[in-house]
Amino acid sequence: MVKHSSEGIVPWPEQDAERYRGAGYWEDRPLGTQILEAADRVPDHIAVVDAADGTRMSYAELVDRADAAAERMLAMGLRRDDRVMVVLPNGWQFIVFTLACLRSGVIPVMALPAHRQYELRFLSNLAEARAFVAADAVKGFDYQDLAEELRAEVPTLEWAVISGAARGGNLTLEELLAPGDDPEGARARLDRDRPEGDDPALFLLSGGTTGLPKLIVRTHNDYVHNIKATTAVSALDEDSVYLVAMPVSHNFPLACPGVLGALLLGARVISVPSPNPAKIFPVIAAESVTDTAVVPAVAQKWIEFEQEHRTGNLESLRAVQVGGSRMPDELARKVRSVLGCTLQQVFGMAEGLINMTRLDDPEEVICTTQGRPVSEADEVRIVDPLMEDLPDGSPGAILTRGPYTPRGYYSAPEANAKSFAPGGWYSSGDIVERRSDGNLVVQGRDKDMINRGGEKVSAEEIESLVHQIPGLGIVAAVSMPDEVLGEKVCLYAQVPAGGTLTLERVQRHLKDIGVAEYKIPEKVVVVEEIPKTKVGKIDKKALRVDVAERMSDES
Ligand code: OOB
Repeated sequence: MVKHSSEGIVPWPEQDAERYRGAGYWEDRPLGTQILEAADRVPDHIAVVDAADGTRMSYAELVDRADAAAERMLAMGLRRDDRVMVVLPNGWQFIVFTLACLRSGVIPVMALPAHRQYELRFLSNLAEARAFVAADAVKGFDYQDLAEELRAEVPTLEWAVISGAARGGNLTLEELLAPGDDPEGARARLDRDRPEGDDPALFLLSGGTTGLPKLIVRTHNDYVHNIKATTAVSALDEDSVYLVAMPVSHNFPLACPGVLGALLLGARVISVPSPNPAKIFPVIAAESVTDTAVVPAVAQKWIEFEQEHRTGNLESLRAVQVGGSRMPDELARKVRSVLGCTLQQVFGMAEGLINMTRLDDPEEVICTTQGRPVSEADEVRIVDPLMEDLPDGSPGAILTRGPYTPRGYYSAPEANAKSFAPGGWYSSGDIVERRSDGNLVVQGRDKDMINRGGEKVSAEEIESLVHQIPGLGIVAAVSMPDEVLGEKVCLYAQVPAGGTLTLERVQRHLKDIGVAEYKIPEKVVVVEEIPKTKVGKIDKKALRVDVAERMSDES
């Protein structure tokens, strides 16, 4: 037996775990095994269509490739519980590789293709990753140079596995994922040594409010429940055709119900590299896509595109899920009239809790609320600053607990002390009102985070990185309004007399240290003095008002 390392992982308390098992929320059957059972029912159905390269893969082939890859990884020297950085764009390779991990017990760390040296070095070290899996290049960025740098800096990192044209000693992902010559044997061997329900299935990245990125451990038990509860609410079934257009390593398109939900049902996944409507509307028509998930900024683009071009491409669409940031009510109302399908609002988090409007909710609920928890075992409290429960209709901080909301981040005791209240309640930092009908409305947030069209930027992280530029006084990152993305990152800087700071300088510095592009400020405001609150904290509210005024003056 492999010895399991649970260091750094915060388990659910024993009595909660017993309750979740007793009630059937935790099934103690790993996710990979359950996907294979679905594949057994429909071996000849197409499981994955990759619109980028034309791949069409049946369930039998998906399982064959994944199991062969799982065995190859183990033969290479990777072991169950070893962590692997995954920095892949959307594509069939991501899906097969993820299933191979789930089968072997090797744990994928779901980074984003947008991440760069700074994030990937930190996360590889934190996770003690042994392999790095990436494409050769995405949008002109060469991941093999990056892999080389990481290998020099991260002592645990041994292998780089590259999709496309691998150089030097790097392995080729497509070879790792090739079909095997003994599918039954591979399956039997992997079944015998399969992960247990409590084992980590994958690590997700936190949107983040602290100075450093954080990892979220999701177990087979908790993730299976997350997927099944969201699948039930979004009514996906074996005949569904699910389009993944947002970055697939994000919890929303991955598992709410997402790609993994579709695979658990024997349904079909259509993968496209980006949500550009001109490119993917024809794919929606050609593949008869029924369901998909996008952020509000993308929903808005789709609506504008359809209003302008009247493509008539969207007839097969049954429901579009929208989440990741607050959808304006006016935009929500256009989904049915322009896209011709049902809107499902989703207010979720990689840390667990997922809320959704129901497909048969009244239009008013669908267009003005972010829905309610997907699992009957989800516990939600709305509290005031003294942690007293508030009555329905009064906005407050949301706290949550449940069978798919872990009780702590990976190896991050300080962040845990801040984000988890006594009793194991996760505090997401969102300000939420619960209506008397149980639906939640996100009113704002009480966390130092900028939500750039669904991509989360920690203000603290940006501030500490900008501080590396010599000669600066106080700096403060705040959100500025943006018509398309909702928010963008703006940096305020107090610069001593005689000094200066330009946008170019800030951008160059952050690019040089390898920070993901979406986090880089798009405006710099130099001020003599940064405003403070009565208790001496930076007054970010005043800064947000100030930048909004400056922008309306400029336009
Ligand atoms: C999703 O997950 P994360 O981990 O990237 O971000 C979570 C945070 C929430 O705490 C909240 O601040 C914000 O994103 N958020 C929303 C929202 N959905 C997420 N804020 C307002 N309205 C919404 N509908 O973003 C995520 C994970 C799974 C499913 C959907 C979204």
